[in-house]
Amino acid sequence: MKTIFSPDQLLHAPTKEISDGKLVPANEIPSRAEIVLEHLRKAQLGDVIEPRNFSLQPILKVHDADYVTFLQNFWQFWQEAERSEEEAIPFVWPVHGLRHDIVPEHIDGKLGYYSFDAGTPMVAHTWKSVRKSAETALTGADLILKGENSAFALCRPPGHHAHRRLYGGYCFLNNAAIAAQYLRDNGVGKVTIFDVDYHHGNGTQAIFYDRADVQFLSIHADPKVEFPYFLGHANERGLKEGAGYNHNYPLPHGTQWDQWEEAMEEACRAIVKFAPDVIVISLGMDPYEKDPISKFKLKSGDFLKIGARLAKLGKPALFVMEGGYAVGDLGVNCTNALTGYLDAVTVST
Ligand code: OKP
Ligand code: ZN
Repeated sequence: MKTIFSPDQLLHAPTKEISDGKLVPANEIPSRAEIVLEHLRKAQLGDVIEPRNFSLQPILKVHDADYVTFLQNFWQFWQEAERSEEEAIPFVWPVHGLRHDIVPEHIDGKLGYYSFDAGTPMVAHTWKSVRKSAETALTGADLILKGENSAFALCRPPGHHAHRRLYGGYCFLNNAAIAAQYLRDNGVGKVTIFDVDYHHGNGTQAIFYDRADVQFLSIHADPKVEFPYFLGHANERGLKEGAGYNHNYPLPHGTQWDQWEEAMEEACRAIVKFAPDVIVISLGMDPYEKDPISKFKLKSGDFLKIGARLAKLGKPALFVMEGGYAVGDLGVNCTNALTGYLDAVTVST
Protein backbone atom coordinates (compact mmCIF):
# COMPACT_ATOMS: atom_id res chain seq x y z
CA MET A 1 0.00 0.00 0.00
CA LYS A 2 1.40 3.40 -0.96
CA THR A 3 1.41 6.28 1.51
CA ILE A 4 1.03 9.88 0.36
CA PHE A 5 2.52 12.75 2.35
CA SER A 6 4.14 16.17 1.85
CA PRO A 7 6.47 17.87 4.35
CA ASP A 8 4.44 21.07 3.73
CA GLN A 9 1.75 19.43 5.87
CA LEU A 10 4.05 20.08 8.87
CA LEU A 11 3.98 23.87 8.43
CA HIS A 12 0.67 24.35 10.24
CA ALA A 13 2.02 24.16 13.78
CA PRO A 14 -0.02 26.02 16.39
CA THR A 15 1.51 25.65 19.83
CA LYS A 16 -1.63 26.03 21.92
CA GLU A 17 -5.38 25.53 21.90
CA ILE A 18 -8.32 26.52 24.04
CA SER A 19 -9.68 23.53 25.90
CA ASP A 20 -11.52 23.18 29.19
CA GLY A 21 -11.48 26.94 29.71
CA LYS A 22 -7.77 27.44 29.38
CA LEU A 23 -4.94 27.69 26.91
CA VAL A 24 -3.21 24.33 26.83
CA PRO A 25 -0.44 22.89 24.62
CA ALA A 26 -1.77 21.94 21.18
CA ASN A 27 -2.73 18.29 20.60
CA GLU A 28 -2.83 18.31 16.82
CA ILE A 29 0.91 18.72 16.22
CA PRO A 30 3.28 18.00 13.31
CA SER A 31 5.07 15.16 15.10
CA ARG A 32 1.86 13.12 14.72
CA ALA A 33 2.60 12.75 11.03
CA GLU A 34 6.31 12.16 11.57
CA ILE A 35 5.83 9.28 13.96
CA VAL A 36 3.32 7.63 11.64
CA LEU A 37 5.79 7.90 8.75
CA GLU A 38 8.57 6.45 10.86
CA HIS A 39 6.51 3.40 11.81
CA LEU A 40 5.15 2.82 8.32
CA ARG A 41 8.73 2.81 7.00
CA LYS A 42 9.83 0.41 9.72
CA ALA A 43 6.94 -1.93 8.86
CA GLN A 44 7.80 -1.62 5.13
CA LEU A 45 4.19 -0.93 4.33
CA GLY A 46 5.10 0.41 0.87
CA ASP A 47 6.45 3.48 -0.94
CA VAL A 48 5.90 6.94 0.50
CA ILE A 49 5.17 9.41 -2.30
CA GLU A 50 4.49 13.14 -2.45
CA PRO A 51 1.09 14.44 -3.52
CA ARG A 52 0.83 15.92 -6.99
CA ASN A 53 -0.42 19.46 -7.51
CA PHE A 54 -4.11 20.01 -8.20
CA SER A 55 -6.02 23.11 -9.23
CA LEU A 56 -8.45 24.40 -6.61
CA GLN A 57 -11.32 22.89 -8.54
CA PRO A 58 -11.70 19.59 -6.60
CA ILE A 59 -11.59 21.54 -3.31
CA LEU A 60 -14.23 23.96 -4.63
CA LYS A 61 -16.56 21.04 -5.37
CA VAL A 62 -16.86 20.57 -1.60
CA HIS A 63 -16.10 23.99 -0.07
CA ASP A 64 -17.64 27.38 -0.87
CA ALA A 65 -15.45 29.81 -2.79
CA ASP A 66 -15.71 32.62 -0.21
CA TYR A 67 -14.62 30.23 2.55
CA VAL A 68 -11.63 29.03 0.53
CA THR A 69 -10.68 32.64 -0.25
CA PHE A 70 -10.86 33.42 3.47
CA LEU A 71 -8.50 30.54 4.32
CA GLN A 72 -6.16 31.52 1.52
CA ASN A 73 -5.95 35.20 2.51
CA PHE A 74 -6.29 34.85 6.23
CA TRP A 75 -2.71 35.69 7.17
CA GLN A 76 -2.77 38.82 5.07
CA PHE A 77 -6.02 39.98 6.79
CA TRP A 78 -4.47 39.22 10.14
CA GLN A 79 -1.39 41.31 9.39
CA GLU A 80 -3.45 44.15 7.94
CA ALA A 81 -5.32 44.19 11.25
CA GLU A 82 -1.87 44.61 12.87
CA ARG A 83 -2.27 41.58 15.07
CA SER A 84 1.03 40.62 16.67
CA GLU A 85 -0.14 37.21 17.92
CA GLU A 86 1.12 34.29 15.85
CA GLU A 87 -2.03 32.25 16.36
CA ALA A 88 -5.54 33.48 15.63
CA ILE A 89 -8.48 32.22 17.70
CA PRO A 90 -12.15 33.13 17.10
CA PHE A 91 -14.38 34.13 19.98
CA VAL A 92 -17.77 35.21 18.63
CA TRP A 93 -20.13 33.16 16.45
CA PRO A 94 -23.43 33.73 14.60
CA VAL A 95 -25.43 31.26 16.69
CA HIS A 96 -29.25 31.10 17.15
CA GLY A 97 -30.99 34.34 16.33
CA LEU A 98 -27.95 36.16 14.96
CA ARG A 99 -27.49 36.94 11.26
CA HIS A 100 -25.62 34.67 8.85
CA ASP A 101 -26.32 36.58 5.68
CA ILE A 102 -23.69 39.30 5.99
CA VAL A 103 -20.03 38.29 6.08
CA PRO A 104 -18.27 40.67 8.51
CA GLU A 105 -15.37 42.78 7.23
CA HIS A 106 -13.43 42.74 10.49
CA ILE A 107 -11.03 39.84 10.99
CA ASP A 108 -12.58 38.80 14.32
CA GLY A 109 -16.01 38.72 12.70
CA LYS A 110 -14.69 36.68 9.79
CA LEU A 111 -12.95 34.20 12.09
CA GLY A 112 -16.23 33.57 13.94
CA TYR A 113 -18.28 33.52 10.75
CA TYR A 114 -16.21 30.70 9.23
CA SER A 115 -15.60 28.55 12.36
CA PHE A 116 -17.55 26.62 14.97
CA ASP A 117 -15.08 26.33 17.85
CA ALA A 118 -12.26 28.19 19.61
CA GLY A 119 -9.97 25.16 19.67
CA THR A 120 -8.58 25.48 16.15
CA PRO A 121 -5.93 28.22 15.85
CA MET A 122 -4.86 29.53 12.47
CA VAL A 123 -1.24 30.42 11.79
CA ALA A 124 0.79 31.92 8.95
CA HIS A 125 1.15 28.67 6.98
CA THR A 126 -2.21 27.08 7.70
CA TRP A 127 -3.43 27.41 4.12
CA LYS A 128 -0.29 25.86 2.63
CA SER A 129 -0.58 22.87 4.96
CA VAL A 130 -4.30 22.27 4.61
CA ARG A 131 -4.18 22.54 0.83
CA LYS A 132 -1.38 19.95 0.73
CA SER A 133 -3.29 17.72 3.13
CA ALA A 134 -6.28 17.82 0.75
CA GLU A 135 -3.97 17.12 -2.21
CA THR A 136 -2.60 14.15 -0.31
CA ALA A 137 -6.14 12.74 -0.13
CA LEU A 138 -6.72 13.56 -3.80
CA THR A 139 -3.51 11.80 -4.83
CA GLY A 140 -4.68 8.76 -2.85
CA ALA A 141 -7.96 8.90 -4.77
CA ASP A 142 -5.96 9.03 -8.02
CA LEU A 143 -4.16 5.82 -7.06
CA ILE A 144 -7.49 4.08 -6.50
CA LEU A 145 -8.74 5.40 -9.85
CA LYS A 146 -5.63 3.96 -11.47
CA GLY A 147 -6.55 0.54 -10.11
CA GLU A 148 -4.68 0.23 -6.81
CA ASN A 149 -6.74 -1.72 -4.29
CA SER A 150 -5.76 0.53 -1.38
CA ALA A 151 -3.84 3.68 -0.48
CA PHE A 152 -3.04 5.62 2.68
CA ALA A 153 -3.39 9.41 2.59
CA LEU A 154 -1.38 10.58 5.57
CA CYS A 155 -3.52 13.68 6.01
CA ARG A 156 -2.58 16.19 8.63
CA PRO A 157 -4.16 18.60 9.44
CA PRO A 158 -7.22 16.33 9.65
CA GLY A 159 -10.49 17.10 7.88
CA HIS A 160 -13.68 15.37 9.06
CA HIS A 161 -15.00 18.25 11.22
CA ALA A 162 -14.78 20.80 8.38
CA HIS A 163 -18.08 21.76 6.75
CA ARG A 164 -18.56 23.40 3.35
CA ARG A 165 -17.88 26.80 4.91
CA LEU A 166 -16.77 26.15 8.50
CA TYR A 167 -13.55 25.12 10.18
CA GLY A 168 -13.20 23.62 13.67
CA GLY A 169 -11.97 20.57 15.56
CA TYR A 170 -8.45 21.06 14.10
CA CYS A 171 -9.95 20.74 10.59
CA PHE A 172 -10.06 23.26 7.71
CA LEU A 173 -10.59 21.33 4.47
CA ASN A 174 -12.51 18.07 4.55
CA ASN A 175 -9.92 15.74 3.03
CA ALA A 176 -12.12 12.61 3.02
CA ALA A 177 -15.08 14.48 1.49
CA ILE A 178 -12.86 16.08 -1.17
CA ALA A 179 -11.46 12.66 -2.09
CA ALA A 180 -14.94 11.07 -2.17
CA GLN A 181 -16.32 13.83 -4.39
CA TYR A 182 -13.30 13.52 -6.69
CA LEU A 183 -13.89 9.78 -7.00
CA ARG A 184 -17.53 10.48 -7.93
CA ASP A 185 -16.46 13.08 -10.49
CA ASN A 186 -14.07 10.61 -12.08
CA GLY A 187 -16.46 7.79 -12.75
CA VAL A 188 -16.89 6.01 -9.44
CA GLY A 189 -20.61 5.28 -8.99
CA LYS A 190 -21.11 4.96 -5.24
CA VAL A 191 -18.75 5.88 -2.41
CA THR A 192 -18.98 5.00 1.27
CA ILE A 193 -17.20 7.12 3.85
CA PHE A 194 -16.71 5.14 7.04
CA ASP A 195 -15.50 7.31 9.93
CA VAL A 196 -13.91 5.42 12.82
CA ASP A 197 -12.43 8.47 14.56
CA TYR A 198 -13.46 8.89 18.22
CA HIS A 199 -15.25 12.14 17.34
CA HIS A 200 -18.28 12.42 15.10
CA GLY A 201 -17.42 13.46 11.54
CA ASN A 202 -19.91 16.32 11.56
CA GLY A 203 -18.44 18.06 8.52
CA THR A 204 -18.49 14.98 6.32
CA GLN A 205 -22.03 14.15 7.42
CA ALA A 206 -23.26 17.67 6.64
CA ILE A 207 -21.59 17.76 3.21
CA PHE A 208 -23.30 14.59 1.98
CA TYR A 209 -26.48 14.71 4.09
CA ASP A 210 -28.90 15.09 1.18
CA ARG A 211 -27.15 12.70 -1.20
CA ALA A 212 -27.71 9.04 -2.04
CA ASP A 213 -24.46 8.57 -3.98
CA VAL A 214 -22.20 8.97 -0.94
CA GLN A 215 -23.07 6.94 2.14
CA PHE A 216 -21.71 8.19 5.48
CA LEU A 217 -21.27 6.11 8.63
CA SER A 218 -19.60 7.17 11.87
CA ILE A 219 -18.76 5.36 15.13
CA HIS A 220 -18.00 7.93 17.80
CA ALA A 221 -18.47 9.13 21.36
CA ASP A 222 -22.04 10.23 22.05
CA PRO A 223 -22.29 13.96 21.24
CA LYS A 224 -24.45 14.39 24.36
CA VAL A 225 -21.20 14.14 26.30
CA GLU A 226 -18.44 14.76 23.75
CA PHE A 227 -17.16 17.16 21.10
CA PRO A 228 -18.56 18.23 18.64
CA TYR A 229 -21.74 18.17 20.83
CA PHE A 230 -24.13 19.53 18.20
CA LEU A 231 -24.25 16.73 15.63
CA GLY A 232 -23.79 12.96 15.57
CA HIS A 233 -26.98 11.55 17.11
CA ALA A 234 -28.40 8.22 15.97
CA ASN A 235 -31.59 9.76 14.57
CA GLU A 236 -29.69 11.78 11.95
CA ARG A 237 -30.47 9.57 8.94
CA GLY A 238 -30.14 11.95 5.98
CA LEU A 239 -32.49 14.28 4.09
CA LYS A 240 -34.28 14.27 0.73
CA GLU A 241 -32.49 11.88 -1.66
CA GLY A 242 -30.03 11.27 1.15
CA ALA A 243 -32.67 9.88 3.53
CA GLY A 244 -31.42 6.55 4.86
CA TYR A 245 -27.82 7.04 3.70
CA ASN A 246 -26.45 8.51 6.92
CA HIS A 247 -25.69 6.24 9.90
CA ASN A 248 -24.42 7.32 13.30
CA TYR A 249 -23.33 4.93 16.04
CA PRO A 250 -22.86 7.06 19.18
CA LEU A 251 -21.29 5.11 22.05
CA PRO A 252 -20.76 5.99 25.73
CA HIS A 253 -17.53 7.09 27.36
CA GLY A 254 -15.60 4.00 28.46
CA THR A 255 -16.54 1.94 25.39
CA GLN A 256 -14.26 -1.09 24.98
CA TRP A 257 -13.57 -3.30 21.97
CA ASP A 258 -16.61 -5.64 22.28
CA GLN A 259 -19.10 -2.79 22.19
CA TRP A 260 -17.17 -0.91 19.53
CA GLU A 261 -17.04 -4.07 17.41
CA GLU A 262 -20.81 -4.52 17.64
CA ALA A 263 -21.27 -1.06 16.18
CA MET A 264 -18.72 -1.85 13.49
CA GLU A 265 -20.60 -5.04 12.55
CA GLU A 266 -23.83 -3.08 12.25
CA ALA A 267 -22.07 -0.46 10.13
CA CYS A 268 -20.56 -3.17 7.92
CA ARG A 269 -24.01 -4.64 7.29
CA ALA A 270 -25.22 -1.22 6.12
CA ILE A 271 -22.15 -0.87 3.88
CA VAL A 272 -22.70 -4.29 2.28
CA LYS A 273 -26.34 -3.35 1.64
CA PHE A 274 -25.29 -0.05 0.01
CA ALA A 275 -22.71 -1.91 -2.13
CA PRO A 276 -20.23 0.93 -2.71
CA ASP A 277 -17.61 0.85 -5.46
CA VAL A 278 -14.97 2.41 -3.20
CA ILE A 279 -14.70 2.90 0.57
CA VAL A 280 -13.01 5.94 2.07
CA ILE A 281 -12.03 5.35 5.69
CA SER A 282 -11.71 8.36 7.95
CA LEU A 283 -9.05 6.73 10.07
CA GLY A 284 -8.77 8.22 13.54
CA MET A 285 -6.63 6.45 16.10
CA ASP A 286 -8.19 8.37 19.01
CA PRO A 287 -10.56 5.60 20.19
CA TYR A 288 -7.31 4.34 21.76
CA GLU A 289 -7.30 3.78 25.53
CA LYS A 290 -4.37 6.13 26.17
CA ASP A 291 -5.57 8.98 23.96
CA PRO A 292 -5.23 12.18 26.00
CA ILE A 293 -8.46 13.81 24.78
CA SER A 294 -10.67 10.74 24.33
CA LYS A 295 -12.54 8.30 26.54
CA PHE A 296 -12.81 4.99 24.64
CA LYS A 297 -10.73 1.98 25.62
CA LEU A 298 -9.48 0.38 22.41
CA LYS A 299 -6.08 -1.32 22.63
CA SER A 300 -3.27 -1.19 20.08
CA GLY A 301 -4.13 -4.72 18.92
CA ASP A 302 -7.73 -3.70 18.25
CA PHE A 303 -6.58 -1.55 15.32
CA LEU A 304 -5.35 -4.73 13.62
CA LYS A 305 -8.89 -6.09 13.92
CA ILE A 306 -10.42 -2.91 12.53
CA GLY A 307 -8.16 -3.14 9.48
CA ALA A 308 -8.93 -6.84 9.00
CA ARG A 309 -12.70 -6.26 9.18
CA LEU A 310 -12.45 -3.47 6.60
CA ALA A 311 -10.57 -5.82 4.27
CA LYS A 312 -13.44 -8.32 4.49
CA LEU A 313 -15.69 -5.74 2.81
CA GLY A 314 -13.73 -6.57 -0.33
CA LYS A 315 -13.75 -3.09 -1.89
CA PRO A 316 -10.96 -0.72 -2.91
CA ALA A 317 -10.11 1.28 0.20
CA LEU A 318 -8.70 4.78 0.56
CA PHE A 319 -7.51 5.39 4.12
CA VAL A 320 -7.49 9.06 5.11
CA MET A 321 -5.91 9.93 8.44
CA GLU A 322 -7.96 11.95 10.93
CA GLY A 323 -7.25 12.11 14.69
CA GLY A 324 -5.12 10.29 17.25
CA TYR A 325 -3.23 12.23 19.93
CA ALA A 326 -1.37 9.64 21.99
CA VAL A 327 1.62 10.56 19.85
CA GLY A 328 3.97 7.96 21.34
CA ASP A 329 1.69 5.10 20.25
CA LEU A 330 0.15 6.70 17.17
CA GLY A 331 2.67 5.17 14.77
CA VAL A 332 2.02 1.66 16.07
CA ASN A 333 -1.76 2.06 16.08
CA CYS A 334 -1.93 3.49 12.58
CA THR A 335 0.46 0.85 11.22
CA ASN A 336 -1.65 -1.82 12.91
CA ALA A 337 -4.82 -0.63 11.17
CA LEU A 338 -3.09 -0.69 7.77
CA THR A 339 -1.19 -3.97 8.18
CA GLY A 340 -4.32 -5.56 9.68
CA TYR A 341 -6.05 -4.59 6.47
CA LEU A 342 -3.26 -5.79 4.16
CA ASP A 343 -2.82 -9.14 5.89
CA ALA A 344 -6.56 -9.88 5.64
CA VAL A 345 -6.71 -8.77 2.00
CA THR A 346 -3.92 -11.19 1.11
CA VAL A 347 -5.79 -14.04 2.75
CA SER A 348 -9.21 -13.39 1.22
CA THR A 349 -8.32 -12.61 -2.43
C1 OKP B 1 -10.42 16.33 16.17
B1 OKP B 1 -10.48 14.94 15.56
C2 OKP B 1 -11.49 18.58 24.72
C3 OKP B 1 -11.51 19.62 23.63
C4 OKP B 1 -11.85 19.01 22.31
C5 OKP B 1 -11.55 19.34 19.92
C6 OKP B 1 -11.24 17.94 19.55
C7 OKP B 1 -11.09 17.81 18.06
C8 OKP B 1 -10.82 16.42 17.60
N1 OKP B 1 -11.31 19.15 26.02
N2 OKP B 1 -11.23 19.73 21.25
O1 OKP B 1 -11.78 14.41 15.43
O2 OKP B 1 -9.65 13.97 16.18
ZN1 ZN C 1 -11.08 12.63 16.72
